[in-house]
Amino acid sequence: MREPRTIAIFCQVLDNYGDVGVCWRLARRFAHDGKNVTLWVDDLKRLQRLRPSINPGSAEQALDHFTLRSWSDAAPLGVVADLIISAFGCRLPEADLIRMSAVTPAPVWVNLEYLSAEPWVEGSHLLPSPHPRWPLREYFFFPGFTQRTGGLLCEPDLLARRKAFDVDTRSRFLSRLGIQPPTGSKLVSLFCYPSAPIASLFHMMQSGAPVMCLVPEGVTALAPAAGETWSRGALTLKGVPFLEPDEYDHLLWSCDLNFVRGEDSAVRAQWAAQPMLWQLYPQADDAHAVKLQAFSALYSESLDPHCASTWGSFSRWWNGSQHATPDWRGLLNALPVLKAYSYAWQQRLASIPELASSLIEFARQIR
Ligand code: TRH
Repeated sequence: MREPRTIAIFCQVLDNYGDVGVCWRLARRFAHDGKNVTLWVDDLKRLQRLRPSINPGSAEQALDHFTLRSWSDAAPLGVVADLIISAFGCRLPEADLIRMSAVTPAPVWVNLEYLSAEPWVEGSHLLPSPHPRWPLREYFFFPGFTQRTGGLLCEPDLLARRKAFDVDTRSRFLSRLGIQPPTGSKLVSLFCYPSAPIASLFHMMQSGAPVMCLVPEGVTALAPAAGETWSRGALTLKGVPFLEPDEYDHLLWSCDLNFVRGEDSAVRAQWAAQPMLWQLYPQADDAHAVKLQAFSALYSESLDPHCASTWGSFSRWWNGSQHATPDWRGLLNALPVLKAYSYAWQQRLASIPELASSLIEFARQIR
């Protein structure tokens, strides 16, 4: 057993911010643990949206105690590391594979997969895939929600920081963003894909208990620009800036209900221990509907059946898997039960392996 000290992470951005968000988070997490980390990204502009201080034109720069490198073509990168992570199936240049196969001991090479709660994930986690041409093995590494997966990424101090985020810290955070929720209103954050029934949601929110819905810049043209506010019936819509990831955590912690999407924001919302609705990344063959079903079944396993039905129906509607209009007022009424449950769910997630630690542990065993 040898401790992996150098780690290279490779990220090819497909679209949006999730791929690069997960890789950046992982790089920062490893660097925090004293590892020598290099993150290779093919689209630094995308990362700049999350970390505005970076220079997207720079070939190499320091960020959050790791090295950030631009990965602009298929030329050999000359990578040597104890642990090599190809995020989401991205392909490494052939010359680097040849180089990796000649190193002794061989680097541990994993393909970090997308997050899914489907039961087959447990059986595929850690399966080796021998390379067809070179004496190399790539291992499938699946994040997940159960003991027999790689778990979810969580910074060592995240839950303590979450716990310390009290009423006063929340008000200071909100007022810094110019947010003053009307008295007695529920605070909601909205991060979703344009395919979500956003107009219908806003329509529902106009009647019932007062709601202030915060929409980060760029999410939908149906919301006001950052800093602007619109009021319609019981709904106050407020545009907020696209925040840096640690600030976005604070936003999730501050809201009574968070609409999240893709992968990384959904994980953060679960660590936030607040009620959440997840819009999965829409896939052409409706694979997202299967993923949604698997997650909902697991997530609401121990939830009060009435609440589970209200939340489940809303969640299916939000993901395009149900036509019937869900019960917005019912969902608002269920928030106190959902809040208590979200905390129990956070605790459950905290008891399974943590993704970065599982990757290190696996690399240790293989080496
Ligand atoms: O941007 P996404 O839609 O990314 C998606 C998913 O990862 C999906 O699985 C993948 O296949 C696709 O990309 C290519 O949603 P996600 O995963 O939530 O990533 C958004 C990131 O942006 C996340 O790290 C949170 C961060 N964020 C901020 O830092 N500030 C903000 O204000 C907001 C709204 C998000």
